[in-house]
Amino acid sequence: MERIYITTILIGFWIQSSLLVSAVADTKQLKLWPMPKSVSYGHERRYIGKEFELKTEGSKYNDGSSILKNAIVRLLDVIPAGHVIEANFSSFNPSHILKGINVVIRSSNDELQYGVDESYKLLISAQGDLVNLEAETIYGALHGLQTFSQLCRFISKTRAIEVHQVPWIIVDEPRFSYRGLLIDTSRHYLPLPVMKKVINSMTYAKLNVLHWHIVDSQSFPLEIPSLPKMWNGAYSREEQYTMADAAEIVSYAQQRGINVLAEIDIPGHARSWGVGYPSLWSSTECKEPLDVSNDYTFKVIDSILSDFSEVFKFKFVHLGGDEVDTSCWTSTPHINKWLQKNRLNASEAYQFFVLRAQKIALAHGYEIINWEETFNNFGDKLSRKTVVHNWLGGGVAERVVASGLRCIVSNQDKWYLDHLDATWQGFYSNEPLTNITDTKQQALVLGGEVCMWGEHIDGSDIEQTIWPRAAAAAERLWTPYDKLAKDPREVVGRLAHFRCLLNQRGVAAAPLLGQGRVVPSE
Ligand code: CP6
Repeated sequence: MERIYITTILIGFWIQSSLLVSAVADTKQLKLWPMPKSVSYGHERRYIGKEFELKTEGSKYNDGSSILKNAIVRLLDVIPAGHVIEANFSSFNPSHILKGINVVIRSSNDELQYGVDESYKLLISAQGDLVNLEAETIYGALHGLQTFSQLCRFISKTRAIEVHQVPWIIVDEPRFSYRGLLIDTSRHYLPLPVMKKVINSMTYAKLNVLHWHIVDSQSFPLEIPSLPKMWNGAYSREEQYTMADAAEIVSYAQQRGINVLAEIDIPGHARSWGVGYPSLWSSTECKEPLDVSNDYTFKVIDSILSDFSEVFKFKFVHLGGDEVDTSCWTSTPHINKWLQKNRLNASEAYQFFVLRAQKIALAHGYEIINWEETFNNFGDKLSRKTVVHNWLGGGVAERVVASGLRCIVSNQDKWYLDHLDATWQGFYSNEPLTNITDTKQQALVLGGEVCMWGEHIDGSDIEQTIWPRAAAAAERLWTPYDKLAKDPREVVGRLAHFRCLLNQRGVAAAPLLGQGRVVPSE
């Protein structure tokens, strides 16, 4: 009788506690960001050993470019394993000390492209002394290492790095393949170390595309080897990138699983092009948009994309196409004459420009991303290889995918980081598949992108303007829909913890409540 009674209590307790774990999992127990697809964990503790090392038993990947080795060095740096030198292990059960991580990568191919397999499995069993990480590609493994780093914490009492809640079984993959951040080096030049810091910080949130809005009206900072006067449009000699600098950024990003999307925003955001080559302007009085009537304009675009294709290996190039004010075309006599001769009105000339530029990009092997105005004005004429980049208010994504084109979302009300009054809750709540129910159409939404336009920020405050809000969008883009919080209040503690993690790693992420900034009145 008594035994039955105790057993009943135990079973009852077991059921209740397991219910409890799953009910509070998101907010109380798990300190992971972004939340993985599937997580199970226990209540034991393990410790990072003094000679914690990388093993690759059973891996097909030879790490020729040291992507994995360098990632392990960075992992040990952030957890931070340097403390372990001082740890006192004598009080620990020797079987509780982790000797290393075995990383099994099934594919030997380390080409980083859109849609690369980013899945991974992370297993830390209660038996054995190795962490096990399995992935199809090195890029999945990099995400697994990031997740592992979030399971580690420094315990001051023993000066050890503890892995808590063992055993772990984490099975993970992203919801969307395109998880981007735009930076703008035309409005303010960003020094290379700042760009690298931004790239590094993106890896913590599993973002995987750096959209580099390189040039715009204000300045042309990048060297174009085939057009040596192009970067005369830079703010100064100091505020320039050589093509070798660009290659360094691409390689730095690639080592971290991040693709670089290069943009030239034509024809409307390109005034700086004419500093070196004035014939690109509509006229010296009216400089923007680029002269649509001049074949030389398209020769220049061809040269730029030819030089780009040597360095920017991502399969997409961004050709802009937003905010085109065609009044310079109609008011400039030689362009107006050309319009009449070709029987084009100004809006048809805008279409002519965008489509001709698309053909040039396609000839260089790129697929194209264009801002949504191109779709809004002549969506049926765009190359079928176009991805439409939403930024105006909601609603265009559903029309884009209904027309069979692909789409990425950046809705300016929700995902524009330069809107200082946009809250992290708003970033968290922006759902890319709003009103898109057909699964074929859903698959055409590649993902989304948060935008750090550069008019009002520079290298001094870019990090605290990006973070932590970009992290809220990063979870929306990574975590399966049914695991996302319906109410952002459910994730505030976990996001606050992630922000602290960023701070510990040297990223100047701002506090969650109150961005600490006043919105400038225009
Ligand atoms: N620059 C370029 C910008 C913007 C766009 N294109 C922009 C417009 C409105 C807001 C924020 C940014 N600064 N080239 C639009 C895509 Cl609110």
